[in-house]
Amino acid sequence: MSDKPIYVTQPFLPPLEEFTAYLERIWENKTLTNGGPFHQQLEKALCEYLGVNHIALFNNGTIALITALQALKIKGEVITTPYSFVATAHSLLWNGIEPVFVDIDPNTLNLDPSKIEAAITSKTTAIMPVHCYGHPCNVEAIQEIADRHNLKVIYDAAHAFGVDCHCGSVLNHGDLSVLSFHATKVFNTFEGGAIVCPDAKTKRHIDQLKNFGFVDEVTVDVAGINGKMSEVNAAFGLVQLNHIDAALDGRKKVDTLYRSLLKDVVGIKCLEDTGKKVANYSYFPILVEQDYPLTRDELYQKLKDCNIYARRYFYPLISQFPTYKNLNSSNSKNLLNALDASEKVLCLPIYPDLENGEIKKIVNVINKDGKS
Ligand code: T4K
Repeated sequence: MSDKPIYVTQPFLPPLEEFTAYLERIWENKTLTNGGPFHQQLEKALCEYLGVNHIALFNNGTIALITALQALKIKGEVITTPYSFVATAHSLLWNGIEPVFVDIDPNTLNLDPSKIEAAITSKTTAIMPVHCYGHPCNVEAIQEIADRHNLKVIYDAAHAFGVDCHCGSVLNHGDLSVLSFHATKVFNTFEGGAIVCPDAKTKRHIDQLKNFGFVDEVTVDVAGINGKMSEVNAAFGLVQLNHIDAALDGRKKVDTLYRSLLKDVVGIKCLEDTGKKVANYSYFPILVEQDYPLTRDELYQKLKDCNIYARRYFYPLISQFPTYKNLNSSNSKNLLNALDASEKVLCLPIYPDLENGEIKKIVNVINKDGKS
């Protein structure tokens, strides 16, 4: 095993020749973007693979989140989690919406449904939960609250590619679900994203919104954005999709080995593997508890000193960033579980090509007592 750096993730790259074959076709037909043949092909292939009815591809997950909120005309206040990547809340600010942070469940690290209702006001229009690390939210409880208060539900499903809960794809829940296909994700198109839509009419509207608001060649009826995915990205997605099952299988093996090697390490807790029928092993979060000899940050540094780049996703909480910290809902007293997770969680490297020897090296560093 070489001593090369081990990053939290490495993009999954199919054989280059397979991609060049697609590039040659782009060179031949000269359609580079604006809903070309590969774009259409990828939308169809993803619907089949993911078990959803309609998908609108995007140039990244953040623009897809912003557009999903626009499509549903969400305004006022939206209830969301502080324990996520900052793009979740940014998408609300970009729409002039106030994020209202609600605490998470300490076991799943997802929005805690039992705390949502207390945060609903006359201005609340929607809930934006995140399937954190690909672990499904309690979709039934969230829908029940949304129905009772006439709220929309937009899932930030950036981590949830290919995840099934007990009733099929988790992406079929809520009004819309948004995926990210960023290089660091389970399925990537270099940069990219998508909105999963329930019906053709919604998809048509979203397709217009991502293309500047054009309804036809001469009609623009809304200030849309440029959210289109290029043909190169779509082609890469098609190549990736041919290898996705092997990639997920590779991740599963990493997950299994970590769990068996870490099970007796005092003070290290793995997040429970529950709530999903089909997982995607997109992250491997551990909780560094008080009975571990080092703090989470000391362990993070110790790994770094050994060329192992684990990440503190998600620290700081979104509610602690200067842009958000003055909101009433950012008061840490109401976000104790989120705060606790942000101080304890370390995401260990996980990707299909991570070798067993590298996993053992990582666990050895974690297992060696005390400071290095
Ligand atoms: N909602 C949620 C819940 C999200 O997690 C995200 C994105 C979004 C929304 C927004 O979706 P996008 O607009 O991004 O589609 C990364 C990603 O940039 C971001 O996409 C992701 N979440 C977030 C959780 O992580 P960083 O700052 O950690 O990335 P970076 O560049 O430090 O990469 C991590 C490691 O991955 C590197 O140390 C090495 C490796 N890497 C990375 C890239 C980009 C590679 O080997 N090759 C690469 O090309 O944010």
